[in-house]
Amino acid sequence: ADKFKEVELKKSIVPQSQLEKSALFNRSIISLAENIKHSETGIIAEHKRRSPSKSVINQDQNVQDVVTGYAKAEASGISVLTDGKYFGGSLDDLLYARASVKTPILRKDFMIDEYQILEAKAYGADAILLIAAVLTKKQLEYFAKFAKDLGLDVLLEVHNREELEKSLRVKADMIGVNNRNLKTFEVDIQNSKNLSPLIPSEFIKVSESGISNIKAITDLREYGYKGFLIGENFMKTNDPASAAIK
Ligand code: IGP
Repeated sequence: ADKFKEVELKKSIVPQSQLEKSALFNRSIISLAENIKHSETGIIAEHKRRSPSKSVINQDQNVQDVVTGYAKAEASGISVLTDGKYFGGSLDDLLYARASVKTPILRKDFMIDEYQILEAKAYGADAILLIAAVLTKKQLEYFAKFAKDLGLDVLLEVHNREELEKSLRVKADMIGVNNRNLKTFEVDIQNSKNLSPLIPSEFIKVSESGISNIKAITDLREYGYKGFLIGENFMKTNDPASAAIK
């Protein structure tokens, strides 16, 4: 129970100085990028209750059980949605996930402010997501540096060539190609394959969304992908962790 006393932290908006003093803020980060590089699967397993494209995916599972199962299934990383409005997540989910596993955790949210990056660290994340579609080039560069200076890893998400081009000078560890078009919700793994040769080799390549079988993963490996972000395919089952083993 002691582990969860951090939950008390978020009862109201926490001042920045308090975030920075919290125990989790001062823990040592486990690098998601390094873990992906050195692990066999490269799977980043996601906790996601619902989404704008599918509405309810899974409301019944307890976040601690799901992430504990993912860790046992040897996921290289765990992604926790903290957006409430569209995905039914929360910072509490992140906190409970952190208390349950040692595996690196990605805070999955729409980051638009430094405060959210500090918050990510204070609630136990090891990595943050920056989405090229919603940030300017300047913001991407600034937020990535801000996160790196805190010791967090950065996954920079792009969906097309234009977004990739604006990301090339960002000091991110990983570039994630989203196979889902955030405007139409259409999913096509081919998107990762098309963009792969345009991603400089200093970035670890991650393919995101719509991955539902081993064949897709082995194909994507041929294109240089090391990381695979998988949510729905696991979460839509009664036992997300067992799905993650298959
Ligand atoms: C996971 P899927 O299709 O396996 O559930 O996708 C992940 O890629 C998806 O949740 C996602 C996402 C995002 C969610 C990718 N980028 C940005 C919220 C915000």
